[in-house]
Amino acid sequence: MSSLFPALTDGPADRPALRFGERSLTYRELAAAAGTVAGGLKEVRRVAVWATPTMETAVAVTAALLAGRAVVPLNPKSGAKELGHILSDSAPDLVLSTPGTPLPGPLAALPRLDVDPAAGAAAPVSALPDDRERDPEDPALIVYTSGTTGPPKGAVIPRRAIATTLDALADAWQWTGEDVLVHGLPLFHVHGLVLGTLGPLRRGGSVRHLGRFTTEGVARELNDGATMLFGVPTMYHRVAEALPAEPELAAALAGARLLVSGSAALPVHDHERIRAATGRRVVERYGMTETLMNTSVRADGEARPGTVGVPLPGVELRLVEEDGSPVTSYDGETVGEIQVRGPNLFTEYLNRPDATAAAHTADGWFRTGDMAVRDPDGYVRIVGRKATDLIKSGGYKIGAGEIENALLEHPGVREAAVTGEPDADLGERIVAWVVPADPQSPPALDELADHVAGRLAPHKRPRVLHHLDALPRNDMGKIMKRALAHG
Ligand code: MCA
Ligand code: AMP
Repeated sequence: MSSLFPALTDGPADRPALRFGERSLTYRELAAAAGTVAGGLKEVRRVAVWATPTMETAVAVTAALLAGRAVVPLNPKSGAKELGHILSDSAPDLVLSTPGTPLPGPLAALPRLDVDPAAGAAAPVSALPDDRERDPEDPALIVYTSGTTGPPKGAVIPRRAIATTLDALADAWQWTGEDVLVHGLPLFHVHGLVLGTLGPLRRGGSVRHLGRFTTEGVARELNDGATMLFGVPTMYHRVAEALPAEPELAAALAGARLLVSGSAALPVHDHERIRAATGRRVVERYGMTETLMNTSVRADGEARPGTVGVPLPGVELRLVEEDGSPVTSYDGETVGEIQVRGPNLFTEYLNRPDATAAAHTADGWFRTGDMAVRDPDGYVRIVGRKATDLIKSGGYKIGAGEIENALLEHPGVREAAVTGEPDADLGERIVAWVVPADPQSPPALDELADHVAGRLAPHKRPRVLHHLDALPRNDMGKIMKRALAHG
Protein backbone atom coordinates (compact mmCIF):
# COMPACT_ATOMS: atom_id res chain seq x y z
CA MET A 1 0.00 0.00 0.00
CA SER A 2 1.17 3.55 -0.59
CA SER A 3 1.57 5.94 2.30
CA LEU A 4 -1.62 7.28 3.87
CA PHE A 5 -0.18 10.77 3.46
CA PRO A 6 2.12 10.88 0.43
CA ALA A 7 2.17 14.70 0.48
CA LEU A 8 4.15 14.65 3.73
CA THR A 9 7.19 13.44 1.86
CA ASP A 10 6.46 14.14 -1.82
CA GLY A 11 4.27 17.25 -1.89
CA PRO A 12 5.02 20.97 -1.86
CA ALA A 13 6.69 21.28 1.55
CA ASP A 14 5.76 24.93 2.02
CA ARG A 15 2.07 24.47 1.41
CA PRO A 16 -0.11 24.99 4.50
CA ALA A 17 -1.39 21.66 5.85
CA LEU A 18 -3.24 22.54 9.05
CA ARG A 19 -4.57 25.73 10.56
CA PHE A 20 -6.28 26.05 13.92
CA GLY A 21 -7.00 29.66 14.84
CA GLU A 22 -3.74 31.61 14.76
CA ARG A 23 -1.56 28.51 14.53
CA SER A 24 -0.66 26.78 11.30
CA LEU A 25 1.75 24.14 10.02
CA THR A 26 3.13 23.64 6.53
CA TYR A 27 3.70 20.10 5.27
CA ARG A 28 7.36 20.39 6.17
CA GLU A 29 6.51 21.51 9.72
CA LEU A 30 3.85 18.83 10.09
CA ALA A 31 6.29 16.16 8.95
CA ALA A 32 8.79 17.35 11.54
CA ALA A 33 6.22 17.54 14.35
CA ALA A 34 4.68 14.16 13.47
CA GLY A 35 8.12 12.57 13.19
CA THR A 36 8.96 13.78 16.68
CA VAL A 37 5.75 12.40 18.18
CA ALA A 38 6.12 9.13 16.27
CA GLY A 39 9.55 8.73 17.81
CA GLY A 40 7.87 8.50 21.21
CA LEU A 41 5.53 5.70 20.13
CA LYS A 42 8.07 2.92 19.59
CA GLU A 43 7.01 0.71 22.46
CA VAL A 44 3.25 1.10 22.12
CA ARG A 45 0.56 -0.70 20.14
CA ARG A 46 -2.53 1.41 20.67
CA VAL A 47 -2.80 5.07 21.66
CA ALA A 48 -5.67 7.14 22.99
CA VAL A 49 -5.87 10.73 21.75
CA TRP A 50 -7.58 13.37 23.89
CA ALA A 51 -9.30 14.72 20.82
CA THR A 52 -9.80 18.41 21.50
CA PRO A 53 -10.41 20.49 18.35
CA THR A 54 -6.78 21.56 18.25
CA MET A 55 -3.57 21.32 16.26
CA GLU A 56 -2.25 18.85 18.82
CA THR A 57 -4.98 16.34 17.97
CA ALA A 58 -4.32 16.55 14.24
CA VAL A 59 -0.57 16.11 14.77
CA ALA A 60 -1.11 13.26 17.25
CA VAL A 61 -3.35 11.27 14.92
CA THR A 62 -1.13 11.85 11.88
CA ALA A 63 1.93 10.75 13.84
CA ALA A 64 0.31 7.63 15.26
CA LEU A 65 -1.01 6.54 11.86
CA LEU A 66 2.38 7.01 10.23
CA ALA A 67 3.91 4.97 13.03
CA GLY A 68 1.32 2.25 12.44
CA ARG A 69 -0.32 2.61 15.86
CA ALA A 70 -4.08 2.27 16.26
CA VAL A 71 -5.70 5.47 17.51
CA VAL A 72 -8.64 5.65 19.91
CA PRO A 73 -9.98 9.22 19.65
CA LEU A 74 -11.63 10.33 22.89
CA ASN A 75 -14.34 12.96 23.25
CA PRO A 76 -12.77 15.42 25.70
CA LYS A 77 -16.25 16.03 27.12
CA SER A 78 -16.82 12.32 27.83
CA GLY A 79 -18.26 11.66 31.25
CA ALA A 80 -16.79 9.22 33.74
CA LYS A 81 -18.88 6.20 32.82
CA GLU A 82 -18.39 6.53 29.07
CA LEU A 83 -14.67 7.18 29.40
CA GLY A 84 -14.25 4.28 31.81
CA HIS A 85 -15.93 1.93 29.35
CA ILE A 86 -13.91 3.09 26.35
CA LEU A 87 -10.61 2.81 28.21
CA SER A 88 -11.26 -0.62 29.66
CA ASP A 89 -12.57 -1.90 26.32
CA SER A 90 -9.77 -0.50 24.14
CA ALA A 91 -6.90 -0.72 26.66
CA PRO A 92 -4.61 1.93 25.15
CA ASP A 93 -0.94 1.86 26.16
CA LEU A 94 -0.54 5.62 26.20
CA VAL A 95 -2.47 8.87 25.83
CA LEU A 96 -1.48 11.71 23.52
CA SER A 97 -2.58 15.13 24.69
CA THR A 98 -1.97 18.86 24.66
CA PRO A 99 0.70 20.05 27.13
CA GLY A 100 -0.80 21.33 30.35
CA THR A 101 -4.26 19.84 29.84
CA PRO A 102 -5.44 18.05 32.97
CA LEU A 103 -6.76 14.58 32.13
CA PRO A 104 -9.52 12.95 34.17
CA GLY A 105 -9.10 10.01 36.59
CA PRO A 106 -8.83 6.87 34.50
CA LEU A 107 -6.64 8.58 31.89
CA ALA A 108 -4.31 10.12 34.42
CA ALA A 109 -3.16 6.59 35.25
CA LEU A 110 -1.90 5.98 31.68
CA PRO A 111 1.53 6.97 30.40
CA ARG A 112 1.14 10.33 28.71
CA LEU A 113 2.94 11.93 25.79
CA ASP A 114 2.36 15.63 25.21
CA VAL A 115 2.28 16.82 21.64
CA ASP A 116 4.12 20.01 20.81
CA PRO A 117 3.41 20.99 17.21
CA ALA A 118 6.33 23.44 17.22
CA ALA A 119 8.84 20.90 18.50
CA GLY A 120 10.78 19.06 15.90
CA ALA A 121 10.91 22.10 13.64
CA ALA A 122 14.64 21.56 13.44
CA ALA A 123 14.43 17.78 13.06
CA PRO A 124 15.22 16.32 9.64
CA VAL A 125 12.19 15.03 7.74
CA SER A 126 13.83 11.61 7.59
CA ALA A 127 12.62 11.16 11.21
CA LEU A 128 9.19 10.49 9.73
CA PRO A 129 8.32 6.78 9.83
CA ASP A 130 7.79 5.17 6.44
CA ASP A 131 4.28 3.67 6.49
CA ARG A 132 4.33 2.25 2.95
CA GLU A 133 5.07 -1.30 4.08
CA ARG A 134 2.25 -1.39 6.64
CA ASP A 135 -0.43 -4.02 6.16
CA PRO A 136 -3.54 -2.29 4.75
CA GLU A 137 -5.61 -4.42 7.14
CA ASP A 138 -3.83 -3.04 10.22
CA PRO A 139 -6.20 -1.13 12.49
CA ALA A 140 -5.88 2.63 12.10
CA LEU A 141 -8.73 3.96 14.23
CA ILE A 142 -11.04 2.58 16.89
CA VAL A 143 -14.06 4.87 16.95
CA TYR A 144 -16.76 4.40 19.55
CA THR A 145 -20.30 4.49 18.25
CA SER A 146 -23.64 4.03 20.02
CA GLY A 147 -26.04 1.15 19.50
CA THR A 148 -29.65 0.84 20.62
CA THR A 149 -28.72 -0.78 23.93
CA GLY A 150 -25.64 -1.08 26.09
CA PRO A 151 -22.46 0.98 26.00
CA PRO A 152 -20.90 2.24 22.74
CA LYS A 153 -18.98 -0.25 20.58
CA GLY A 154 -15.50 0.34 19.20
CA ALA A 155 -15.54 0.15 15.40
CA VAL A 156 -12.10 -0.99 14.23
CA ILE A 157 -11.29 0.91 11.04
CA PRO A 158 -8.34 -0.41 9.01
CA ARG A 159 -5.86 1.70 7.03
CA ARG A 160 -7.34 0.28 3.82
CA ALA A 161 -10.79 1.74 4.58
CA ILE A 162 -9.44 5.23 5.23
CA ALA A 163 -7.40 5.28 2.02
CA THR A 164 -10.29 3.86 -0.01
CA THR A 165 -12.96 6.20 1.27
CA LEU A 166 -10.83 9.32 0.90
CA ASP A 167 -9.83 8.40 -2.65
CA ALA A 168 -13.44 7.66 -3.56
CA LEU A 169 -14.47 11.08 -2.24
CA ALA A 170 -11.66 12.70 -4.20
CA ASP A 171 -13.13 11.13 -7.32
CA ALA A 172 -16.70 12.15 -6.49
CA TRP A 173 -15.86 15.69 -5.43
CA GLN A 174 -12.88 16.43 -7.71
CA TRP A 175 -11.06 17.05 -4.43
CA THR A 176 -7.40 17.98 -4.94
CA GLY A 177 -4.39 19.41 -3.16
CA GLU A 178 -5.53 22.85 -4.32
CA ASP A 179 -8.58 22.66 -2.06
CA VAL A 180 -8.74 24.46 1.26
CA LEU A 181 -11.35 22.97 3.58
CA VAL A 182 -13.03 24.82 6.43
CA HIS A 183 -15.08 23.21 9.19
CA GLY A 184 -15.79 23.21 12.92
CA LEU A 185 -16.48 19.51 13.43
CA PRO A 186 -15.40 17.52 16.47
CA LEU A 187 -12.27 15.41 15.96
CA PHE A 188 -13.38 12.25 17.77
CA HIS A 189 -15.76 11.06 15.03
CA VAL A 190 -15.29 10.00 11.43
CA HIS A 191 -16.77 13.15 9.91
CA GLY A 192 -14.36 15.68 11.44
CA LEU A 193 -11.37 13.37 11.84
CA VAL A 194 -11.29 11.16 8.73
CA LEU A 195 -13.02 13.37 6.17
CA GLY A 196 -12.22 16.74 7.71
CA THR A 197 -8.60 16.23 8.78
CA LEU A 198 -7.07 13.13 7.19
CA GLY A 199 -8.89 13.96 3.93
CA PRO A 200 -7.09 17.22 3.19
CA LEU A 201 -3.77 15.70 4.34
CA ARG A 202 -4.15 12.73 1.99
CA ARG A 203 -4.84 15.10 -0.91
CA GLY A 204 -1.94 17.36 -0.03
CA GLY A 205 -4.34 20.25 0.55
CA SER A 206 -5.20 22.33 3.59
CA VAL A 207 -7.73 22.35 6.40
CA ARG A 208 -8.65 25.32 8.53
CA HIS A 209 -10.44 24.26 11.68
CA LEU A 210 -12.68 26.81 13.35
CA GLY A 211 -12.15 25.47 16.87
CA ARG A 212 -15.88 25.77 17.31
CA PHE A 213 -18.45 26.20 14.58
CA THR A 214 -19.72 29.73 13.94
CA THR A 215 -21.30 31.20 10.84
CA GLU A 216 -18.87 34.15 11.16
CA GLY A 217 -15.94 31.74 11.00
CA VAL A 218 -17.38 30.05 7.93
CA ALA A 219 -17.88 33.40 6.19
CA ARG A 220 -14.39 34.62 7.11
CA GLU A 221 -12.59 31.54 5.80
CA LEU A 222 -14.62 31.06 2.63
CA ASN A 223 -14.08 34.74 1.83
CA ASP A 224 -10.36 34.25 2.40
CA GLY A 225 -9.44 31.41 0.09
CA ALA A 226 -11.19 28.35 1.54
CA THR A 227 -12.85 26.33 -1.21
CA MET A 228 -14.90 23.67 0.61
CA LEU A 229 -17.17 23.54 3.67
CA PHE A 230 -18.07 20.36 5.56
CA GLY A 231 -20.80 20.33 8.19
CA VAL A 232 -23.60 18.43 9.86
CA PRO A 233 -27.17 19.53 9.06
CA THR A 234 -27.40 21.51 12.33
CA MET A 235 -24.54 23.69 11.06
CA TYR A 236 -26.20 24.21 7.68
CA HIS A 237 -29.46 24.98 9.48
CA ARG A 238 -27.63 27.69 11.43
CA VAL A 239 -26.14 28.96 8.18
CA ALA A 240 -29.61 29.08 6.62
CA GLU A 241 -30.94 30.97 9.65
CA ALA A 242 -28.07 33.47 9.55
CA LEU A 243 -28.06 34.14 5.79
CA PRO A 244 -30.74 36.87 5.69
CA ALA A 245 -28.81 39.05 8.16
CA GLU A 246 -25.26 38.24 7.02
CA PRO A 247 -24.57 39.27 3.40
CA GLU A 248 -20.90 38.33 3.73
CA LEU A 249 -21.98 34.77 4.57
CA ALA A 250 -24.09 34.59 1.42
CA ALA A 251 -21.17 35.88 -0.65
CA ALA A 252 -18.84 33.38 0.99
CA LEU A 253 -21.05 30.39 0.23
CA ALA A 254 -21.72 31.63 -3.29
CA GLY A 255 -17.98 31.63 -3.96
CA ALA A 256 -17.21 28.21 -2.51
CA ARG A 257 -16.32 25.32 -4.79
CA LEU A 258 -18.22 22.70 -2.78
CA LEU A 259 -20.57 22.67 0.23
CA VAL A 260 -20.98 19.21 1.74
CA SER A 261 -23.44 18.05 4.41
CA GLY A 262 -23.55 14.70 6.15
CA SER A 263 -24.04 12.67 9.36
CA ALA A 264 -27.83 13.14 9.20
CA ALA A 265 -30.45 14.26 6.70
CA LEU A 266 -30.40 17.91 5.65
CA PRO A 267 -34.04 19.00 5.52
CA VAL A 268 -35.23 20.14 2.10
CA HIS A 269 -36.30 23.47 3.63
CA ASP A 270 -32.71 24.25 4.61
CA HIS A 271 -31.42 23.11 1.20
CA GLU A 272 -33.86 25.50 -0.43
CA ARG A 273 -33.13 28.45 1.82
CA ILE A 274 -29.40 28.14 1.14
CA ARG A 275 -29.95 27.80 -2.58
CA ALA A 276 -32.26 30.81 -2.68
CA ALA A 277 -29.80 33.02 -0.80
CA THR A 278 -26.55 31.87 -2.44
CA GLY A 279 -27.42 30.18 -5.71
CA ARG A 280 -25.50 27.14 -4.44
CA ARG A 281 -26.71 23.61 -3.76
CA VAL A 282 -25.41 21.68 -0.79
CA VAL A 283 -24.11 18.24 -1.73
CA GLU A 284 -25.09 15.39 0.63
CA ARG A 285 -23.06 12.28 1.24
CA TYR A 286 -24.06 9.26 3.35
CA GLY A 287 -21.79 7.33 5.64
CA MET A 288 -21.42 5.59 8.94
CA THR A 289 -18.64 5.04 11.43
CA GLU A 290 -18.57 1.36 10.43
CA THR A 291 -18.60 1.92 6.67
CA LEU A 292 -16.99 5.34 6.27
CA MET A 293 -18.58 6.82 3.13
CA ASN A 294 -21.07 4.90 1.01
CA THR A 295 -22.73 7.34 -1.34
CA SER A 296 -22.50 10.93 -2.43
CA VAL A 297 -23.92 13.41 -4.83
CA ARG A 298 -21.03 13.99 -7.21
CA ALA A 299 -19.55 17.44 -7.79
CA ASP A 300 -20.46 17.08 -11.45
CA GLY A 301 -23.85 15.50 -10.69
CA GLU A 302 -27.26 16.86 -9.91
CA ALA A 303 -27.58 17.92 -6.24
CA ARG A 304 -31.17 16.89 -5.78
CA PRO A 305 -32.42 17.88 -2.30
CA GLY A 306 -33.44 14.89 -0.20
CA THR A 307 -31.02 12.45 -1.81
CA VAL A 308 -27.58 11.25 -0.80
CA GLY A 309 -26.52 10.56 -4.38
CA VAL A 310 -25.04 7.42 -5.84
CA PRO A 311 -22.70 4.71 -4.50
CA LEU A 312 -19.07 5.82 -4.40
CA PRO A 313 -16.52 3.99 -6.59
CA GLY A 314 -15.84 0.53 -5.15
CA VAL A 315 -18.92 0.49 -2.89
CA GLU A 316 -21.58 -2.14 -3.54
CA LEU A 317 -24.99 -1.03 -2.28
CA ARG A 318 -28.32 -2.81 -2.26
CA LEU A 319 -31.74 -2.41 -0.64
CA VAL A 320 -33.17 -5.45 1.09
CA GLU A 321 -36.76 -6.14 2.08
CA GLU A 322 -37.87 -7.47 5.46
CA ASP A 323 -37.71 -11.08 4.21
CA GLY A 324 -34.11 -10.65 3.03
CA SER A 325 -34.88 -10.38 -0.68
CA PRO A 326 -33.12 -7.58 -2.57
CA VAL A 327 -35.23 -4.75 -3.99
CA THR A 328 -34.72 -4.85 -7.72
CA SER A 329 -36.89 -1.97 -8.89
CA TYR A 330 -35.54 1.56 -8.85
CA ASP A 331 -39.00 3.12 -8.65
CA GLY A 332 -38.47 5.75 -5.97
CA GLU A 333 -41.04 3.97 -3.83
CA THR A 334 -40.01 0.50 -2.70
CA VAL A 335 -38.38 0.82 0.69
CA GLY A 336 -35.60 -1.51 1.82
CA GLU A 337 -32.75 -1.58 4.30
CA ILE A 338 -29.45 -0.30 2.88
CA GLN A 339 -26.75 -2.98 2.90
CA VAL A 340 -23.22 -2.26 1.74
CA ARG A 341 -20.09 -4.18 0.88
CA GLY A 342 -16.66 -2.99 -0.16
CA PRO A 343 -13.17 -1.91 0.86
CA ASN A 344 -14.60 1.04 2.81
CA LEU A 345 -15.93 -1.24 5.59
CA PHE A 346 -14.63 -1.61 9.14
CA THR A 347 -13.06 -4.86 10.31
CA GLU A 348 -15.02 -5.59 13.47
CA TYR A 349 -16.44 -4.24 16.70
CA LEU A 350 -13.61 -4.52 19.21
CA ASN A 351 -14.15 -7.41 21.66
CA ARG A 352 -17.67 -7.94 20.27
CA PRO A 353 -17.69 -10.88 17.80
CA ASP A 354 -21.40 -11.31 18.55
CA ALA A 355 -22.22 -7.76 17.46
CA THR A 356 -19.87 -8.00 14.46
CA ALA A 357 -21.61 -11.16 13.27
CA ALA A 358 -25.08 -9.75 13.85
CA ALA A 359 -24.26 -6.67 11.77
CA HIS A 360 -23.34 -8.71 8.68
CA THR A 361 -25.15 -11.15 6.41
CA ALA A 362 -23.60 -14.55 5.71
CA ASP A 363 -22.19 -13.24 2.43
CA GLY A 364 -20.51 -10.20 3.92
CA TRP A 365 -23.01 -7.39 3.45
CA PHE A 366 -23.10 -4.88 6.30
CA ARG A 367 -26.60 -4.10 7.57
CA THR A 368 -26.75 -0.32 8.01
CA GLY A 369 -30.20 -0.18 9.62
CA ASP A 370 -31.00 2.79 7.35
CA MET A 371 -34.13 2.52 5.21
CA ALA A 372 -34.13 3.96 1.69
CA VAL A 373 -35.61 4.00 -1.78
CA ARG A 374 -33.78 4.40 -5.10
CA ASP A 375 -34.80 6.77 -7.85
CA PRO A 376 -34.90 5.42 -11.41
CA ASP A 377 -31.42 6.85 -12.07
CA GLY A 378 -29.98 5.11 -9.01
CA TYR A 379 -29.97 8.07 -6.59
CA VAL A 380 -30.48 6.88 -3.02
CA ARG A 381 -33.06 8.57 -0.78
CA ILE A 382 -32.91 7.75 2.92
CA VAL A 383 -36.41 7.61 4.33
CA GLY A 384 -35.88 6.43 7.90
CA ARG A 385 -34.15 4.08 10.28
CA LYS A 386 -34.97 0.55 11.32
CA ALA A 387 -34.36 1.16 15.02
CA THR A 388 -36.49 3.79 16.76
CA ASP A 389 -34.06 3.54 19.67
CA LEU A 390 -31.30 5.33 17.77
CA ILE A 391 -31.48 9.11 17.92
CA LYS A 392 -29.52 11.51 15.68
CA SER A 393 -29.11 14.82 17.45
CA GLY A 394 -26.78 17.50 16.06
CA GLY A 395 -25.33 14.76 13.83
CA TYR A 396 -24.38 12.61 16.82
CA LYS A 397 -25.76 9.08 16.99
CA ILE A 398 -27.14 8.39 20.45
CA GLY A 399 -28.63 5.14 21.73
CA ALA A 400 -31.77 5.40 23.84
CA GLY A 401 -30.60 2.46 25.96
CA GLU A 402 -27.40 4.05 27.23
CA ILE A 403 -29.31 7.17 28.34
CA GLU A 404 -32.02 5.07 30.01
CA ASN A 405 -29.33 3.16 31.92
CA ALA A 406 -27.71 6.41 33.02
CA LEU A 407 -31.07 7.86 34.12
CA LEU A 408 -31.83 4.72 36.14
CA GLU A 409 -28.62 5.33 38.11
CA HIS A 410 -30.08 8.60 39.41
CA PRO A 411 -31.67 8.10 42.84
CA GLY A 412 -34.73 10.16 41.90
CA VAL A 413 -35.60 7.89 38.95
CA ARG A 414 -37.60 4.68 39.32
CA GLU A 415 -38.28 3.99 35.65
CA ALA A 416 -37.07 5.70 32.50
CA ALA A 417 -37.62 5.64 28.75
CA VAL A 418 -35.93 7.79 26.13
CA THR A 419 -37.20 8.84 22.70
CA GLY A 420 -36.25 11.34 20.02
CA GLU A 421 -38.55 14.05 18.73
CA PRO A 422 -38.16 16.39 15.77
CA ASP A 423 -36.09 19.53 16.37
CA ALA A 424 -35.53 22.20 13.71
CA ASP A 425 -31.94 22.85 14.86
CA LEU A 426 -30.72 19.44 16.04
CA GLY A 427 -32.76 17.22 13.72
CA GLU A 428 -33.94 15.28 16.75
CA ARG A 429 -33.84 16.17 20.45
CA ILE A 430 -33.65 13.71 23.31
CA VAL A 431 -36.78 13.32 25.42
CA ALA A 432 -36.75 11.57 28.81
CA TRP A 433 -39.90 9.96 30.21
CA VAL A 434 -39.38 9.34 33.89
CA VAL A 435 -41.35 7.73 36.70
CA PRO A 436 -39.98 9.50 39.81
CA ALA A 437 -38.91 7.47 42.82
CA ASP A 438 -40.73 10.02 44.95
CA PRO A 439 -43.70 11.58 43.15
CA GLN A 440 -43.68 14.42 45.71
CA SER A 441 -40.22 15.60 44.60
CA PRO A 442 -39.58 14.53 41.01
CA PRO A 443 -36.08 15.25 39.65
CA ALA A 444 -35.84 18.40 37.52
CA LEU A 445 -34.66 18.47 33.90
CA ASP A 446 -31.45 20.36 34.72
CA GLU A 447 -30.50 17.83 37.33
CA LEU A 448 -31.04 14.86 35.02
CA ALA A 449 -29.31 16.65 32.14
CA ASP A 450 -26.25 17.29 34.34
CA HIS A 451 -26.35 13.69 35.54
CA VAL A 452 -26.31 12.31 31.98
CA ALA A 453 -23.79 14.91 30.73
CA GLY A 454 -21.43 14.04 33.58
CA ARG A 455 -21.67 10.27 33.11
CA LEU A 456 -21.87 10.00 29.31
CA ALA A 457 -21.39 13.24 27.34
CA PRO A 458 -23.17 16.61 27.15
CA HIS A 459 -24.63 15.91 23.70
CA LYS A 460 -26.40 12.85 25.18
CA ARG A 461 -28.27 14.88 27.79
CA PRO A 462 -32.09 15.01 27.64
CA ARG A 463 -33.49 18.33 26.46
CA VAL A 464 -37.11 17.60 27.43
CA LEU A 465 -38.46 15.80 30.51
CA HIS A 466 -41.89 14.31 31.14
CA HIS A 467 -42.88 12.87 34.50
CA LEU A 468 -45.29 9.94 34.41
CA ASP A 469 -47.03 7.79 37.03
CA ALA A 470 -46.13 4.67 35.05
CA LEU A 471 -44.61 3.79 31.68
CA PRO A 472 -46.99 2.26 29.13
CA ARG A 473 -46.05 -1.41 28.74
CA ASN A 474 -47.41 -4.22 26.61
CA ASP A 475 -48.40 -7.67 27.90
CA MET A 476 -44.78 -8.76 27.72
CA GLY A 477 -43.74 -5.86 29.96
CA LYS A 478 -41.96 -4.07 27.13
CA ILE A 479 -42.19 -0.26 27.12
CA MET A 480 -44.42 0.94 24.30
CA LYS A 481 -42.39 3.92 23.06
CA ARG A 482 -44.73 4.78 20.24
CA ALA A 483 -47.54 5.22 22.77
CA LEU A 484 -45.27 7.59 24.71
CA ALA A 485 -44.37 9.73 21.76
CA HIS A 486 -47.96 9.99 20.57
CA GLY A 487 -49.45 10.65 23.99
C1 MCA B 1 -24.65 22.01 27.86
N1 MCA B 1 -23.35 21.81 27.95
C2 MCA B 1 -23.14 21.08 29.06
C3 MCA B 1 -24.41 20.81 29.64
N2 MCA B 1 -25.31 21.40 28.88
N3 MCA B 1 -22.04 20.62 29.63
C4 MCA B 1 -22.14 19.90 30.77
N4 MCA B 1 -23.31 19.63 31.38
C5 MCA B 1 -24.46 20.07 30.85
N5 MCA B 1 -25.61 19.79 31.46
C6 MCA B 1 -22.35 22.38 27.05
C7 MCA B 1 -21.91 21.57 25.89
O1 MCA B 1 -20.88 20.67 26.21
C8 MCA B 1 -21.39 22.64 24.97
O2 MCA B 1 -20.16 23.13 25.44
C9 MCA B 1 -22.40 23.70 25.13
O3 MCA B 1 -22.93 23.50 26.43
C10 MCA B 1 -23.51 23.67 24.08
O4 MCA B 1 -23.93 22.34 23.89
P1 MCA B 1 -25.09 21.88 22.89
O5 MCA B 1 -26.21 22.82 22.97
O6 MCA B 1 -25.35 20.45 23.11
O7 MCA B 1 -24.45 21.85 21.49
P2 MCA B 1 -24.09 22.93 20.45
O8 MCA B 1 -22.88 23.64 20.86
O9 MCA B 1 -25.29 23.72 20.12
O10 MCA B 1 -23.69 21.94 19.30
C11 MCA B 1 -24.28 21.80 18.06
C12 MCA B 1 -23.24 21.22 17.13
C13 MCA B 1 -22.78 19.88 17.70
C14 MCA B 1 -22.06 22.21 17.03
C15 MCA B 1 -23.86 21.06 15.77
O11 MCA B 1 -23.92 19.06 17.88
C16 MCA B 1 -21.78 19.18 16.85
O12 MCA B 1 -20.60 19.53 16.85
N6 MCA B 1 -22.20 18.15 16.08
C17 MCA B 1 -21.33 17.38 15.22
C18 MCA B 1 -21.55 15.92 15.40
C19 MCA B 1 -20.68 15.08 14.49
O13 MCA B 1 -19.57 15.47 14.09
N7 MCA B 1 -21.15 13.90 14.13
C20 MCA B 1 -20.40 13.02 13.29
C21 MCA B 1 -20.74 11.62 13.68
P3 MCA B 1 -19.13 23.92 24.53
O14 MCA B 1 -19.80 25.20 24.25
O15 MCA B 1 -17.91 24.03 25.36
O16 MCA B 1 -18.96 23.07 23.31
S1 MCA B 1 -21.48 10.77 12.31
C22 MCA B 1 -20.22 10.26 11.41
O17 MCA B 1 -19.06 10.51 11.70
C23 MCA B 1 -20.65 9.54 10.15
C24 MCA B 1 -19.54 8.71 9.59
C25 MCA B 1 -21.09 10.56 9.11
O18 MCA B 1 -21.87 10.22 8.22
O19 MCA B 1 -20.59 11.70 9.18
P1 AMP C 1 -22.65 7.31 12.89
O1 AMP C 1 -22.83 5.94 13.29
O2 AMP C 1 -22.59 8.30 13.99
O3 AMP C 1 -21.49 7.24 12.08
O4 AMP C 1 -23.89 7.73 12.04
C1 AMP C 1 -24.24 7.05 10.88
C2 AMP C 1 -25.67 7.30 10.54
O5 AMP C 1 -25.87 8.67 10.22
C3 AMP C 1 -26.14 6.56 9.34
O6 AMP C 1 -26.46 5.22 9.63
C4 AMP C 1 -27.35 7.38 8.93
O7 AMP C 1 -28.48 7.04 9.70
C5 AMP C 1 -26.94 8.79 9.30
N1 AMP C 1 -26.49 9.59 8.16
C6 AMP C 1 -25.23 9.88 7.78
N2 AMP C 1 -25.23 10.69 6.69
C7 AMP C 1 -26.52 10.90 6.36
C8 AMP C 1 -27.20 11.65 5.34
N3 AMP C 1 -26.54 12.38 4.44
N4 AMP C 1 -28.55 11.61 5.33
C9 AMP C 1 -29.24 10.90 6.24
N5 AMP C 1 -28.67 10.19 7.22
C10 AMP C 1 -27.32 10.18 7.30
